[in-house]
Amino acid sequence: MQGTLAATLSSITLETKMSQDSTPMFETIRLEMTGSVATLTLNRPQRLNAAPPAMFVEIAAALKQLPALGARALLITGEGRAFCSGADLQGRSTDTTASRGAQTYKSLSESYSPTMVALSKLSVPVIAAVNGVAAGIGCSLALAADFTLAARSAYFLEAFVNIGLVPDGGATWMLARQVGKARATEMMMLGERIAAEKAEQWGLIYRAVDDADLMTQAHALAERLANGPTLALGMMRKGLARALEQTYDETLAMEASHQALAADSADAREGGMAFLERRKPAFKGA
Ligand code: T3D
Repeated sequence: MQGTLAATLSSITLETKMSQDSTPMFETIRLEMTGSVATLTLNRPQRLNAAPPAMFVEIAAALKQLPALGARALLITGEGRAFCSGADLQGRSTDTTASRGAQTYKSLSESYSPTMVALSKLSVPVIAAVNGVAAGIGCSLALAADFTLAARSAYFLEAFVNIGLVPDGGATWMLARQVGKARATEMMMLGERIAAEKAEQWGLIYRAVDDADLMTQAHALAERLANGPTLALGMMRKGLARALEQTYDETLAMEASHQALAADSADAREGGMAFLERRKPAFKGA
């Protein structure tokens, strides 16, 4: 399944316009660099950043740009009072030659899902700063981050059941793992708002913070991760995802392979030297 989605994504081509400072320009998102931190802002505030398929195509295009931009951490947030209200329910295709179901299947398999796969395979840490509602596939996007920080006023909403749909964007997979079957069932089948603080208590997110502090704390975390040993952090992402799927023995073998790669890196040499010299390591991300 993942192979198919990855193949679909690689066939998505989007001509990306560049701004004067060589940062890519998009219609539905913004991508900005601050040092080695890339900030991707969902940018349709008038619709609470509702996501048409084109937004996810743009997110995928932005992800592809990250290595060239020198990004060592990705921060995702939303413009205005929402993180993302899910798929755009107003701007749906008016194609009457295909059923609603066929169109939905096409947009999920060609736009939304391949982007979620690409995000899962990213080799730099991902932080979501959830500034308001994260609903539907917007909730999936928020929970796919390595660290999900949320403003206390924000909430998470598996909105699908309220409009007669099923969770997508990997929500079923993520929720079952992140909060267990009972709470995943509650979120999916009751479709009620889960406040940021409850989400933190459940272990659904990393931390709920005061609204005024959200972006400062998210940036500080992103910067800290961007200054970390990027190669090792990237392998931790992959390792954690695979650990949920494989046996203890397989995990030990994976760790040995990853450790061999990490041990050969300049950052590991720097880390060892810094320890001996009793100073803070200056990791370069290689
Ligand atoms: O077919 C497929 O594509 C399948 C894919 C499915 C993936 C999904 O994500 S399905 C889930 C889609 N999302 C939802 O069902 C949530 C819909 N929105 C809401 O329930 C509420 O808007 C919220 C709970 C998110 C927020 O409520 P509130 O009271 O804070 O704001 P509001 O007044 O409802 O919304 C403000 C504006 O945003 C409003 O527009 P207006 O009246 O000011 O012109 C509203 O229509 C618009 N908006 C909010 N959510 C969406 C949206 N427009 C389009 N799509 C949305 N999802």
